[in-house]
Amino acid sequence: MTHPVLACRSCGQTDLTPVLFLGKMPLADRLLADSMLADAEPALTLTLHFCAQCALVQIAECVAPEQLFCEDYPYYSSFSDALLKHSRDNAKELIEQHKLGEKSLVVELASNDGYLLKNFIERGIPVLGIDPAEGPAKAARDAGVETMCAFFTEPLARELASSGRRADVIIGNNVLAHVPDLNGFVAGIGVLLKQEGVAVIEVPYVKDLIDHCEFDTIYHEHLCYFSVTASRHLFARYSLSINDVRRLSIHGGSLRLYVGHKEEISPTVDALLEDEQSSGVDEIHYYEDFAQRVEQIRESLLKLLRGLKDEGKRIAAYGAAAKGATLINYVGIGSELLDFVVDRNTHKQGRYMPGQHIPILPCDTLVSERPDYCLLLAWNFAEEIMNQQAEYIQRGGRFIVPIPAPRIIQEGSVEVH
Ligand code: DWN
Repeated sequence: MTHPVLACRSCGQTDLTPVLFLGKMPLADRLLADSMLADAEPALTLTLHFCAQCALVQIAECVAPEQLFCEDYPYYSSFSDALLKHSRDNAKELIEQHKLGEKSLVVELASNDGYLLKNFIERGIPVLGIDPAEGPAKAARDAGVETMCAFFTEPLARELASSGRRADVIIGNNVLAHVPDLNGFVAGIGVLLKQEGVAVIEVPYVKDLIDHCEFDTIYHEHLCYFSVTASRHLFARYSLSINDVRRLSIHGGSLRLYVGHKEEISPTVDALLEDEQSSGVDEIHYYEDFAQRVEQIRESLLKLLRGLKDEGKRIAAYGAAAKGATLINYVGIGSELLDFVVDRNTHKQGRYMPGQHIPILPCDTLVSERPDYCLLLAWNFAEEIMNQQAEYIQRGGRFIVPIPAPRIIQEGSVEVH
């Protein structure tokens, strides 16, 4: 099921330094059905490392992707309005900037339920989705998005290219972080991308992870956590150039990399590289106090929740997110503290959170059951969720946001870090 990775997933060097030990953790997206509750649940070590050679931050463990992205994989992108708008804006910009039309081809790697590619189809632009998770892939096909249920690899790229299907645009959002064969994946992008094409890759930004202590975004699906510095080493290995980069707020802070065969580097890339160098993102000292700050969050969140329970308060949680599984299992938040978790994703409702086996219920349970407090496990969508749950708040419910520091959100204020 898992084996420790002793060499950097990008450069292959063995000069890896441990940065954070999260202990034994369940698989974050392995939501349990009733029939699974009595069975032994896999719990694997989870440790974050830094590569001194290429600055890539990564976990040491590698769980078989077939085990993670199986038919039960519960993550569907279309349950977030903010993400759908983010994707719509991205597609619109690419269509206009690259003058895409009926003779173009847009390929999305990890296309999930077709949430993004449908924006191109609406404009008559040919697309191809590639996603290994059967559930989301079927949902995409049902929505009219041509989708291959497969892992993207260099051999698959060669097969597509040799059949004449090279891409004007390749999109890969939140997939590069999940790929065990990082080099093969990037090599495949080089094979599939037309000479004048652009690959648009979104990855979690390691600087946001460290600066805002977003330790809950570490789980076995997320193998790597990228900086521009580390990404440039990776893409340059396949003669691909990071020509532009944008910092995004989505998912707690991401990078959007614009990659091409030709080197046409915009000043934004150099500016972020300089910022990373001055922050020390490419040196171990930048990471040295991370574990201690994570421990402080663990202690203050437990103290806050236990204090509320001692006052006789009832507490629930919102968002059966993968990050939520890391948070409740690392901090030790079980059914003695949380009555239930709510989630909009109907594929998650009726199941139980990994490790703590807390039931996942529909969102309207917040109003019907009216817990005094609600721990926001999907804090990266705080604004969208708190606006959506206005009735719960008006009736006196209060959200607790755990990251970057646990705090109770008073009515009317929505803080994001
Ligand atoms: O890389 C990944 C990131 C991008 O998404 C995947 N490997 C897994 C997933 O991580 P996550 O589960 O932590 O992501 P989310 O999208 O932050 O999870 C949000 C959860 O909250 C989802 O289960 C959907 C739910 N939700 C909801 O119930 N109501 C979300 C919104 C916006 C809502 O209004």
